[in-house]
Amino acid sequence: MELVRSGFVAFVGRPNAGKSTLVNALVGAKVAITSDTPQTTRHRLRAVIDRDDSQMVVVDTPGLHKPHDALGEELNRSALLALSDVDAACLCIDATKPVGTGDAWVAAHLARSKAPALLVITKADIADEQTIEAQMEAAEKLLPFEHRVVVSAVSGFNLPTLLEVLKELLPEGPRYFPRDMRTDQPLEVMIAEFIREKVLRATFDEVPHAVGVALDDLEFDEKAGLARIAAVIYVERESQKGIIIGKGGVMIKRVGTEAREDLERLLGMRVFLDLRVKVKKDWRRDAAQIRRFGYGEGL
Ligand SMILES: Nc1nc2c(ncn2[C@@H]2O[C@H](COP(=O)(O)OP(=O)(O)O)[C@@H](O)[C@H]2O)c(=O)[nH]1
Ligand SMILES: [Mg+2]
Repeated sequence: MELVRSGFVAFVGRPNAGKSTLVNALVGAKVAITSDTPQTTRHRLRAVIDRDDSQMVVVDTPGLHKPHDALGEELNRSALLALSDVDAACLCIDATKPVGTGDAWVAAHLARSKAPALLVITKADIADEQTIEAQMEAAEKLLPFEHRVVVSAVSGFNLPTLLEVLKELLPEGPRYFPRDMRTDQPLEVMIAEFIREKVLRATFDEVPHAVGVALDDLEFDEKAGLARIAAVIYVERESQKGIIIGKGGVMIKRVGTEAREDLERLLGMRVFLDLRVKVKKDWRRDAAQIRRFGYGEGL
């Protein structure tokens, strides 16, 4: 069997640090959804960066944070599981947000992992040099790091360097995934997540956290080059349902249009998207329902 540099790298950090955006940029394709809302990521997602001499599996995780509900607990559990068996772990720290207790909380968990830790300062495109220096200094106090890299997922700054540093940490081994595979997320999950991203980006306050998306139907009409998708957006209260539908249905229409454009890119065909909004009271406190949506470790 051909041996290459191969292994697993986890990206951890507090919510909103830029982990998912960085994973997408490193992979060179949209595999993870991103938004300004903390706790956007609800899945531990693996994506594959395949080269002739290496195969790196990057693991995006939900942000680690002090949990407030069953969903938060499940997300933390999922992020911590990701650390249990990786060849390297990147602690992502936002260059623009002072290092604080949130980062210390994540670092404390990382310290218990056997994997070598890397400090990755994110969002360099929107921070000046002095701020970045100060961030690095503060971060160094959290944990002994093997390497430090300052990156920007948006401008692409230092992404090749980060990949190079990580590759050096991987042992020799087989390719764990087929060479053309980009992610281990099932297509149904990706579709539901792409829809949820658009809802997150369109809503504020408590609404984004109360949203869960489930696929009802997925049919491919190969002859017509068309995918028919029916999905349900679940919220916890009637008032949230009203917000997502919007006055005269403008909000749900906007979400539908934006999601359709993304899904057409993902699937490489036209998409007919049918979205409905339903109330499922307090689903975030219901561990069984959280699993049914597939969040955290899923079913
Ligand atoms: N300017 C800038 N913004 C970024 C960068 N990386 C992420 N962001 C933004 O930061 C927010 C959180 O990003 P996301 O990847 O969802 O964070 P996560 O919660 O750690 O996965 C989003 O609004 C991103 O667009 C970056 O390199 N530069
Ligand atoms: Mg994320």
